[in-house]
Amino acid sequence: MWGGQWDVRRFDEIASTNTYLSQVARQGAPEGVVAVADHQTAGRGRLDRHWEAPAGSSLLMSVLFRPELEPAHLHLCTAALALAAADACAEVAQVRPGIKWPNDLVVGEAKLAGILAEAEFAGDALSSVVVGIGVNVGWPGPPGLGGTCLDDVGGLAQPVDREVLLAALLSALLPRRALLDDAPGRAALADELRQRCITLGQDVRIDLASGSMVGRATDIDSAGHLVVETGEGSCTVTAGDVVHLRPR
Ligand code: BT5
Repeated sequence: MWGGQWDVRRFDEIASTNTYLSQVARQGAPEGVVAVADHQTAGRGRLDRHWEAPAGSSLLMSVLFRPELEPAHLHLCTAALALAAADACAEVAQVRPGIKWPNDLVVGEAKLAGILAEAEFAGDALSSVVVGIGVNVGWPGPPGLGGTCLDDVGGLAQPVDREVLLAALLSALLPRRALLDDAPGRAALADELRQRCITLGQDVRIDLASGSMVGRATDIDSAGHLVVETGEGSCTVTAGDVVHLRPR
């Protein structure tokens, strides 16, 4: 059981905070290491996509977890960080982002933040999980992608202070992290995600490596996965890109 102390390591420039923490995890670093960077030269999204942010424009951070978790429940690590980051945006910038399944914070349909979770295994057992987030603070993301940033949509007269946002995020993350280790905690996390996930109730297209499917998102299961009703029945989606077909 982890004692709940963060070990925050700051970098002016780094390739990727996720890559750094995955390396130190393999070298045996304990749970609770946090990497924060002003600039990433090789920031990553899912599926080898790039995460872009000019120096000093975003909160770019990753945390190292070693939870007592079945691999099937890994998505709850993403959920824990999404819920904590959404709380931090509300507290610090007066912005209440929606959680778009599986890994985005959005304002309306505009992407405010993206999350990347990467796991290491020892045999079949989970050894570590690195969960990283990029929150757009002063720059709305690459032109043409329809992203947004806290300074554009927030309620503050002055720019958001990334250090204050980081502190709020880490303190909101601590109680969520504690929920990962046992079944009642995981059920509580899945419940919270169910209440706050804006994808639920929407008609969606899920793009997978193997093709696309269309249906209505009806539930989040106990592992944090998305349940979609299609014309052919109910289907549990564990990964993929989700398009909201008729955004509210
Ligand atoms: C994500 O992937 O959204 C996960 C992003 C995780 C970034 C953090 S930063 C700290 C840590 N270290 C890392 O190396 N990564 C994590 P995905 O859902 O695959 O979305 C990636 C796509 O988002 C890209 O292909 C672009 O289309 C778009 N994108 C890139 N930069 C963006 C930005 N700043 N704002 C909005 N959209 C962006």
